Amino acid sequence: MQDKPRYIMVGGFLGAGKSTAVVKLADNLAKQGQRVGLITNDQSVGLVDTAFVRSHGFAVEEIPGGCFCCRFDSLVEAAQNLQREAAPQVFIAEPVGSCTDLVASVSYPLRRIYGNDFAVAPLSVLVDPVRARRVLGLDDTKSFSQKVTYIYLKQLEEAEVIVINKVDVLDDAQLDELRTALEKRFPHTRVFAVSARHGDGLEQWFEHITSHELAAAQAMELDYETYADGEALLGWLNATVKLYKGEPFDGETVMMDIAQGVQQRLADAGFEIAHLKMTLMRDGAGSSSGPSVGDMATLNLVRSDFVPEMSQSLHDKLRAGELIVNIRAEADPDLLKSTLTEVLRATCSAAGVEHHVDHVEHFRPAKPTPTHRMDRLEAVGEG
Ligand SMILES: Nc1nc2c(ncn2[C@@H]2O[C@H](COP(=O)(O)OP(=O)(O)OP(=O)(O)O)[C@@H](O)[C@H]2O)c(=O)[nH]1
Ligand SMILES: [Mg+2]
Repeated sequence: MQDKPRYIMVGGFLGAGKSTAVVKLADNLAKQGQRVGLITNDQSVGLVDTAFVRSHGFAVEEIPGGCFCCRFDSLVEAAQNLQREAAPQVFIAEPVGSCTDLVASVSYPLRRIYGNDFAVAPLSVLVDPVRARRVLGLDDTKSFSQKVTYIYLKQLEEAEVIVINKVDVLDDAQLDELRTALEKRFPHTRVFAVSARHGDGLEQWFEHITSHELAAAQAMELDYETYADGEALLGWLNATVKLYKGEPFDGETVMMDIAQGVQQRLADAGFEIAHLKMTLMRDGAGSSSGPSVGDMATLNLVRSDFVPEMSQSLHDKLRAGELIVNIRAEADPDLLKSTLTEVLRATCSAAGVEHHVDHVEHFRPAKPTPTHRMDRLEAVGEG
């Protein structure tokens, strides 16, 4: 008898490295001959993440318009669509980075309602170690306000597996200190330390989540008012912009200038960026399966006091392309929109590049109202 497909959810706060890790996990499984289907998720349409994972050649379904917990039926539908198209043996789902309570509202319902259809893996929660050190008070630098921090800590509390990502940015003493603090505060959690970017430590984590099942347990308690208040402190902006010029131009320089412009203005105004991400896709690139690596650049900025980084490069200059900008920051969405509008105007005019905003949405996430919430998962034979 064929094994049931496995459902693996990789959570963690905005910018922790979920999409990077998801692509690495999918690559790893594909190399072992397994068929993989990916599910991306966001509060709105126009997603950098979907463009990013699609450019790596995987079958992807996108669930826009709310988190998995609030769109549980869409999640199941997305899995069924992928099943028809690509018959994956493993589904890998990346929830929205400001979302928590995933065990009670996604993992348990999937197991209880669709347990015959899927094997559900333990929930992994990734952390950016610099952010985690600040949130846990190991470094004395400003992070998010109290209610956003509440969500961050609740994500860790419900994790069966905590993955300290980006170990390449820490020295050994900082990593030890972070690992000890996490193990002390969340004693029932298995902690792994990896670099999704460089591949270090991934094997052990992948082995764990592809061979273990979600544990039967009690879901954590969560104050939905504080959770909703925390989410509503975050401003969200998704924009799609056409860029064009009469002669070939360096798209990555334009992206970098836009990112630095937005960073400067938000940092000067005292707002914390959770994740600013962009893709620039050459016009005419891609097929129904999406653009290829080399036809698309990806830029990320994960803190107000860090630097924008290119995580994927364009192989050549371009004359025209589509820029997707996603900003998540602890800031007023109107300010995000006016900032991006000004920076686009100034940057494009300085580079002699024409721009046209095709789509822009800016908002605060609505109060989460999960489709299901199950307090407990009974062990087999119990209940
Ligand atoms: N130094 C370092 N950077 C990493 C590592 N893994 C991911 N990153 C970088 O972290 C940034 C954010 O990565 P993403 O994978 O987009 O993060 P995410 O958690 O999916 O972000 P959201 O979907 O916005 O919540 C990118 O610049 C990545 O290249 C790592 O192991 N080391
Ligand atoms: Mg992502």
